[in-house]
Amino acid sequence: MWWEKAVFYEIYLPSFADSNCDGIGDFNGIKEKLPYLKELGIDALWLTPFYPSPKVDNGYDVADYCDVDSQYGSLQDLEDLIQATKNLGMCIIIDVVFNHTSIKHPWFQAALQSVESKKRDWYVWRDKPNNWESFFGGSAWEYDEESQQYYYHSFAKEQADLNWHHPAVKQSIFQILDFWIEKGIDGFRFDVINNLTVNTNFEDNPVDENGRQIHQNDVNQKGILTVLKEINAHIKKRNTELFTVAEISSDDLQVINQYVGSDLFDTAFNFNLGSQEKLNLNYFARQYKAMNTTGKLPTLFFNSHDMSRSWERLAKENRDIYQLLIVLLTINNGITFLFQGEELGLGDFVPSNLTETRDIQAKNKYFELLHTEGEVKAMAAANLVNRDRSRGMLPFNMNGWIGPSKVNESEKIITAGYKALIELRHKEGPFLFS
Ligand SMILES: [Ca+2]
Ligand SMILES: [Ca+2]
Repeated sequence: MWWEKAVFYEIYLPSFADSNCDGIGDFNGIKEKLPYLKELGIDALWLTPFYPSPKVDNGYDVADYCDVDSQYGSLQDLEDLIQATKNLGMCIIIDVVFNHTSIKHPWFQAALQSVESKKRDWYVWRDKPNNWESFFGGSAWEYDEESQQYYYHSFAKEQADLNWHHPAVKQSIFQILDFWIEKGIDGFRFDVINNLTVNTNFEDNPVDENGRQIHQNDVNQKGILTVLKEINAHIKKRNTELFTVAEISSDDLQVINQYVGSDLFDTAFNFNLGSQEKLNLNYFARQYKAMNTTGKLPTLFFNSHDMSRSWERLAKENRDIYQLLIVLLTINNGITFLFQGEELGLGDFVPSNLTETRDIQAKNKYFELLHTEGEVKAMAAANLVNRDRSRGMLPFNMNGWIGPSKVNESEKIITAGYKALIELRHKEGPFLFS
């Protein structure tokens, strides 16, 4: 398959390339950068969500699955981008967020109308909440005064979880997949897909000895593989070449690999490798070995839109170590995923005050500590969990909706390293060590 040896490039749309100088990256900006990406050796692009959205969670709260947010351009602009990408011999995959919709989505708005609404059971409602916690903190249940019931949200309260036990939900999602397949995309990245179903006994989750909740009844549920197989079968029936990659919220290789297989996802993100806080060579060697003995094709990445950039986090601004990371990413067995700007050796964007902070997770941390710790310490703690660190504007842009990523004085040498190693991978690799 075309994706087995591919190098993917993740584009976080608002920060990537801005064609009309309004400070927000857009489809035409990406189109202008296609020759640059081709020259780098990129085989496929992954676009993060571009759908109409209130942006409570930066676009992962979708209000319409079959349209684009006008700040990124028009649907026609996206279609032109898909065509231009293909013309250069590259592929393009899109992010799909099917665990939840925005509460502004017409489906949820219809569900809110009355308990009799046909869309009511497309979401998860209860007369009384249980102890389940949201992955963004606090209760996972939000009260609706009108109907005196609670709806379930595994993330923000503005992101209502879909009820995947309802057959009409599945059929509607299949139609959305078809819509994008007909637009010519080459595959899908499935957001938090192991959260899709919950235990319908709605038993309380257990709590560990430190008082932290164990998510026993709301992720990785029995029976989830059945629906995920149906989704993959639907896609492959359209075209066996379409690629599927799952985001599984776990850094346990065994959990991740449950979701990969010939009738499941083609691969999943290996957070056991990609999201490590430290470069521990023994640990990395064990992970590579384990990934190469499971018979499942892994993903290789050290960066994404959710964490500090590897230039700071793993390489500690040391160019030699950074170049070692490029080797680990490109020559080994697995599908390589780069994140925008890592080929330039970019460092983190670190806001100096609250007004420069966009990420809801960092803002929450700031306000949690402000009164007890004071402004400076609260800001420092917020920056440690700030997902915006990797989301700074790329240096292609004059201004931005967010501050700039830190540029690297060794940029040219680093880019040359990526190019040479990607070329080697295409010619001779990737290599399977056993
Ligand atoms: Ca723009
Ligand atoms: Ca769910």
